[in-house]
Amino acid sequence: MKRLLSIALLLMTLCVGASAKKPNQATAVFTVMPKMSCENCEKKIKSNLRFEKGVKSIDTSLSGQTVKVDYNPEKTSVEAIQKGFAKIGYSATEVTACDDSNNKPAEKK
Ligand SMILES: [Cu+2]
Repeated sequence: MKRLLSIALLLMTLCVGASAKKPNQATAVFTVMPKMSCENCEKKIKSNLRFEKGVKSIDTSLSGQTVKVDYNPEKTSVEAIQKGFAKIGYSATEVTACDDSNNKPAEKK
């Protein structure tokens, strides 16, 4: 039982460590509506979002229906990135971090 607890603690620590990174570097994962259905949808998101201020890199996943955005939190915010999605007709919802083991990402309130 104690062992299980320490494993849980270790996982939590890793989780926090992974999302902390450098101070001017943050990652947000979004799900989008309407869904991305093909490569062109991915390209559309990537090619438009990369010009948003503070956005460093974009990683889309068709199978996971997620868009991972690396950004500089000093220059932009999750809300600003969501506005960037809105400009190209997508409604983006941030999903909670550290949910990689789960196939269905939990939606953040
Ligand atoms: Cu498409």
